[in-house]
Amino acid sequence: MTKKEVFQHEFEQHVKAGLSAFPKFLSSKYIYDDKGDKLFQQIMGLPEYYLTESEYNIVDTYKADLRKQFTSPNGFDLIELGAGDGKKTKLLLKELYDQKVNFTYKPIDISQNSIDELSQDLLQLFPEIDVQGEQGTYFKVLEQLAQYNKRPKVILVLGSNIGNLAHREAIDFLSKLRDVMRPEDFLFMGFDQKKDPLTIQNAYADSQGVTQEFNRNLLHRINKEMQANFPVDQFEHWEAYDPETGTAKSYLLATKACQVQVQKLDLNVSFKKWETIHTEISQKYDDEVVEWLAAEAGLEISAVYEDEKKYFKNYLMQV
Ligand code: AVJ
Repeated sequence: MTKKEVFQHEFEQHVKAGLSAFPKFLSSKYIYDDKGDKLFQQIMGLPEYYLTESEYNIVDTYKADLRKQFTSPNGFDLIELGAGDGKKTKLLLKELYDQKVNFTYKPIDISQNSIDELSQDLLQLFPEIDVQGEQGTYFKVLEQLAQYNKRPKVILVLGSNIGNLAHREAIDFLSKLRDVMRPEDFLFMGFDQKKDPLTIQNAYADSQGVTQEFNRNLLHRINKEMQANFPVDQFEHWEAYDPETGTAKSYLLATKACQVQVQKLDLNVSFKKWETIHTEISQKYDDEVVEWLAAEAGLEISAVYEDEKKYFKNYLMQV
């Protein structure tokens, strides 16, 4: 089976499990097809979605400091998980490029489209940087990371992408990263911070409804790829941020009762009026929680960087 076929098979199994469960769920990792990627890029440009600007501010402010920490006599390998359009990483790449630092860049993303576009972009901007993009999910790609042991490596996970994982899964993810790290390696990771609950709520329930379209893309994909007939417009986006746990939860809410056939899976699903499909969590953090996650995974926090608005933090971790 090709990578694509494996992914498609997993998506189908997931849809079968998620729509047969009570309460129903679907994973946000399946939002990202070409249309989903574009919608997420649109989200990153929304006035309410402060995360991108905050982390951009951090990388911009501390790029020289980061360059100094990462630079090593034999060069290093910079590996980014969930690179997307690389907007924030380009700041760091420019710094490394301008200062003639010896390194390679390996962007990894679940979307082949993102990888292709980013690689093209970087070839234009920084023709001399050795870029080796790769399509893949985090967990599959982790196995390969162990091979990067000829010289120090820096693993980047930006955007608070870890926030899509529940704490146990986050610890598992961090532990797997730890397992492929050696003492000279770095992990540089973004964690969106707890803040005014309304700021967070609004970031995930924007006034233009882009987040709703992003969330609905799951249903569009199932319709298209599994010959289903979700009445997509009858499902509304619902966002609930809980300041006690720091978890923002996204749902699709059936505004009318309906029956949905998923032909490819030979599956019939009925929805009651106001029934939910839980689709995503976007976890918010504070230092105590990040310290706990790191400690559970056997990682040490060696530096913490914060943006001007104190909305977001990047943690530099080592084994
Ligand atoms: C890509 C996981 C960081 O949770 O903030 C944005 C995805 N979902 N708006 C996030 C997302 C709704 C985003 N991450």
